[in-house]
Amino acid sequence: MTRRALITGITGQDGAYLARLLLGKGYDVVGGSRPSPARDLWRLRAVGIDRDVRIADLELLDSSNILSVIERERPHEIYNLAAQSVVHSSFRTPVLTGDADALGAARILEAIRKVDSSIRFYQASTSEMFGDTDESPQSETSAFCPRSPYGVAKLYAHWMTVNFRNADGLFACSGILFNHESPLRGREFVTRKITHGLAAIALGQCDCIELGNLDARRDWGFAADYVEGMWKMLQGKAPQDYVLATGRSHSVRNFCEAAATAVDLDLVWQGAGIDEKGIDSRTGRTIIRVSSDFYRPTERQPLVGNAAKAGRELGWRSTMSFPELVRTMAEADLKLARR
Ligand code: G4F
Repeated sequence: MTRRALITGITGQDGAYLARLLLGKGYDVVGGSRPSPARDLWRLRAVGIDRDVRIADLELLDSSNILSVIERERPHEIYNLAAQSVVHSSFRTPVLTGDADALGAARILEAIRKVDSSIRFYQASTSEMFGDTDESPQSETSAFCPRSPYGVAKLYAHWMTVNFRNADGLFACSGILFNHESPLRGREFVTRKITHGLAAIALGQCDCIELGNLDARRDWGFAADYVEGMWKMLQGKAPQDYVLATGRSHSVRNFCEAAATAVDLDLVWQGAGIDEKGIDSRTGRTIIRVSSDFYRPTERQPLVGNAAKAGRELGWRSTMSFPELVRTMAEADLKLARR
């Protein structure tokens, strides 16, 4: 029997990679996406599957809409990837972020319980839930201490996933994913902002990019690896929660340096703090400035994950190294800018 999967947020980076993976495994894929006359399917086109998935209007703020989509489509698996996922924006829109990211997951879980409790559920949880935790690296047993409205909302959704599993016996898994990037990443996130910006600078299309905290550290892996982990979680014998991460952290500064090398810019740093600048040593031009606009109100602990449990129980591991990831993204952006 063909298995059917419903992916909320199918138009995002992870939605596109997951849909491609599931189609390759013979699934019938339905993509949930917010009703919009200007729906942009560029990522689905980029991975060559825009004609192979059905799109259903799905609004995380509307319980009756969620219920009717699940009743109509009768998926075997639901991957809840839809969210207001920009951490920085969540400080300005905490209520909307909570409604979509926290209650949105609860609405889906509630609909599963009503329609068919055998539907397997994946919740896209995040390393942002760890926030200011005092343990490093972070694993499934580390304390949660979110430092953003986004992290708080995601933590509610995480605990609801655990609770529906324990109280109602749902096969519900929470994947606690550290940052995962690719050429399909949105430009509001720092990695793609850097590769897109430096590629444009290298081709003379732009002068300079502005960044926030250059010393912020993240555990960056390749998104296509991480969707494989999502699928593996729902194929397990018993529902569990898993951290997916590379186990290595790098700073925003490291990312800039690797991206500059990949687009053939010779980046050197001058100054300190808010006055620090990245200079192209060949031309002497400033190509990176620091701006307080991109600093987070709260950010302390460098986030780095321990994915040993996923390795042991799911056979999952991240396959792409940091230099390879940066190079892949930078080369894709050079190609795009040349077009
Ligand atoms: O790329 P970012 O915006 O990603 P962030 O906040 O870590 O969140 C991403 O990963 C999470 C874990 O998977 C997801 F849950 C979440 O939805 C999202 O996908 O920022 C990364 C780091 C931060 O420390 C930030 O302070 O980069 C620092 N940064 C420095 N300058 C910047 C900038 N971030 C952005 N977006 N823009 C800057 O100019």
